[in-house]
Formats: sequence, C-alpha cells, structure tokens
Amino acid sequence: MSLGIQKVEALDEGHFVCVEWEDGSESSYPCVWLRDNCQCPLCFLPSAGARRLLFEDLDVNIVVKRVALADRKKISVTWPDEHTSEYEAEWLKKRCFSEEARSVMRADLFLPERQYWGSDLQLPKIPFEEIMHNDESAYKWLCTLRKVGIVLLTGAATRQGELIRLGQRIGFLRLTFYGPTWQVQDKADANNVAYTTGRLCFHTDYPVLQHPPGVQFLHCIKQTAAGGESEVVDGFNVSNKLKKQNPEAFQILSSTAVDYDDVGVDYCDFAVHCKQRIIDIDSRGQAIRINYNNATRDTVFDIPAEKVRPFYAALKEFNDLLNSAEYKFTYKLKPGDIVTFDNWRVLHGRQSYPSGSEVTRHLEGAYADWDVVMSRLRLLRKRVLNRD
Ligand code: OGA
Ligand code: NM2
Ligand code: ZN
Ligand code: ZN
Repeated sequence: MSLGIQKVEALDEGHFVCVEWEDGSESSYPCVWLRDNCQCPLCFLPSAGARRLLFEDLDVNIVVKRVALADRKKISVTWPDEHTSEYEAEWLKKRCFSEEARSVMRADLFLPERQYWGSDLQLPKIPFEEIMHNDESAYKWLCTLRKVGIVLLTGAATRQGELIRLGQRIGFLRLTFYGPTWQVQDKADANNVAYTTGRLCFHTDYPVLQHPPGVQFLHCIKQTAAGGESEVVDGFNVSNKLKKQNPEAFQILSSTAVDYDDVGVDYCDFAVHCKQRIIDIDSRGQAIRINYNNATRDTVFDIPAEKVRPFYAALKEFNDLLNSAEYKFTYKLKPGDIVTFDNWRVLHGRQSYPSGSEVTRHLEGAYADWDVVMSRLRLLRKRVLNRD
C-alpha cells in the first residue's frame, strides 16, 4: 500500500503546495506545475494520457486559492478562477521533486545502469524461441541488452526471415537504405565494405545517419569454416579508459565533428552525409554514443588543417585501446545464432575469410531503435512484474 498524506498547506504566498506524508517526510510542488497537470476531464484526456490544456491558457504565475485534504489519499486545490484540481497521493509521491525521488523515477524510465566488460565478458545467451514465446525471457533479454549491451539468442532456424519475426516481437524494425533486413555476404560490386570477405575493424553501424540505429541484430545463417570470427568491445568502458589515460585525446574525439558519407544504391538510391563526434558525451562528460565507422568516414574533413594530425593521433589511441587484448572479446557465430547488441555502445568487427565462387558465409542483419526496444521493455516489465 502507498503512503497517505497527513497534512497539506500552501507556502510561499501560494506558489507552492507542501504535502506532509504519514511518515513525516515532506514534498513541495510548484503551483504552476500543479495547474499545468490538472487531471480533470477538461484539462486532461485520459484515453490519450495527454494534456488537453493549452499552454496559452496556463498562467505561469498562478497561485493557489485554497488547498484541502480530501482524504488521506487525495488533495484538492482550488484556483483563483474557482477551477478545482484533485491529485492522488500515489500520483504525487511518484512525481516528488526531491533529488532522490527524481533519480528513482529516472532510473525506472531509462534503466541507465551499465555493466562494463572487457575480454572477460561472459556472453549472455538465451534460446531464441524462448524470448519469442515467453514474456519473462523477453524481459530478461531486453534488460540484459540494456545493461551489458550484448545478448546472444541461440537456436534460431537457419533461414532468412527470423529477424522479421524478432522485429514483430518488439514492435517494428528500423528501415534504412540497406533495406528492412540486409544480407551480409560477399557480393560483386559491393556497395558496402561489409559485403566483402575483408576484415572489418571495430565499428558502430551507420554513423552516417544523424540518428544511428540503437540496436543491431545479426542472424548467422551460414558460417565459413575458416575465418569470419566476430569481435566486440565495450565502447563506453574503453572511452572511460581513454579519458583517464589521455584526457586530451578524449577531448578531441568528443568535440571534433567528423564527416561521414555514404553514396550508392540498395533499397533505393542514396547520398547520405552527416557530421558526428566519434565519442558523444552528455553534459557530465559521460560517453552516451560511439559513432565510428572507419569505412564511411569521409575524405572531406571540415576542420582546420593544423587540427588534423592531433585528431588522427587521438583516434589512433582510441583504436589501439579498442583492439587491446584487455578489452576485446572474440567469438564465432554458429548457424542459428542471433547476436543482438547496443550499436550506440558496443563496437563490432569481423575477421576476414576466404573468398570463393560460392557463398560460404551469410548473415542476415537488421536494426531497431532504442525507442522501440525500450518501449517493449517497459511494457514487458509491467506485465511480468504486474506493476503500474
Ligand atoms: C556489418 C558487420 C559483421 C560480420 O555487416 O556491418 O559488421 O560478422 N558484419 O560480418
Ligand atoms: N550495412 C551492414 O555504417 C555502415 O555502413 C554499416 C551497414 C551494410 C547494412 C554497414
Ligand atoms: Zn482541470
Ligand atoms: Zn557492422
């Protein structure tokens, strides 16, 4: 059961409403926010869970006229124009403005916890059909994908189309110029270096898009006998290391806008260009997205000439760390494996393999956006934990 309210009063000349909870703790709510979030049918549309009230109709200097405790589970506020709003205790508690309450709410919404790893990674594995049919397994899959950044789904059928099913399981896939799903195999006149037998050094996919795909799926349909091993590295872990080891290099990579470019034909014709920082950071300097694909990094480089060599030196240091034995994890996909990983955090690569007249290696790939994945995760959590 949730906490009840024992007292409510207006403070600061009616600019705040202060609620005293049954355990003696207090929460203070700004009146402009309370008025803005009136839950009555005139101000709020429950079927959409959305605000009907127009911003034009909100007085940002509003003060309360009266506050009252309706019962221990509800307060009521009367405004100067006699409009009344009611707020439930549980609803208010969740929206408390204290630093602690906001941090709990934030963690609940975004699951920011990250488990960093290096070569010691214990690659999490779950049977593919389990996550397809069982909500608890699907929830576990997505939580682990969020926290660790990589999960291997095993035992999928070795035919094309399984990623379409996986897309339906979460909602929908992210369409790009390479199609709804795409076939990684050696192709004549390849329109991407991934479609050759060459080695791919550590990269994130598609930094040429302004909003690169958050999540990537690679389904192994056919695997070559020799070569073709996969490599992964935790880009956030390595970024932290770089920041400690060479703050100057970190500063350069997290501030320099690098040009990316991709021109060709696939799903349709394309001429994509974008500027990205290789290490994207938040306001606290924490890495939040790696945008690095050496293959599509443009020849055009829009920075002053004297900054070019320091940039390359910084990137060399980052690239060396990515490849150091301490951080990278090597494995080989088997037919029926689907590797799912955080394309904003985990860099991936593959070893080269022999070319020949026949297709000896075939992966089907697809992308999803974190918005869609997190949405499914929240819905599964609600169902599995019986919450909200
Ligand atoms: C890609 C890629 C990995 C592999 O297609 O972008 O990284 O193992 N492929 O072929
Ligand atoms: N593929 C694998 O950044 C990139 O070019 C990623 C995309 C061709 C869909 C490769
Ligand atoms: Zn109202
Ligand atoms: Zn890739």
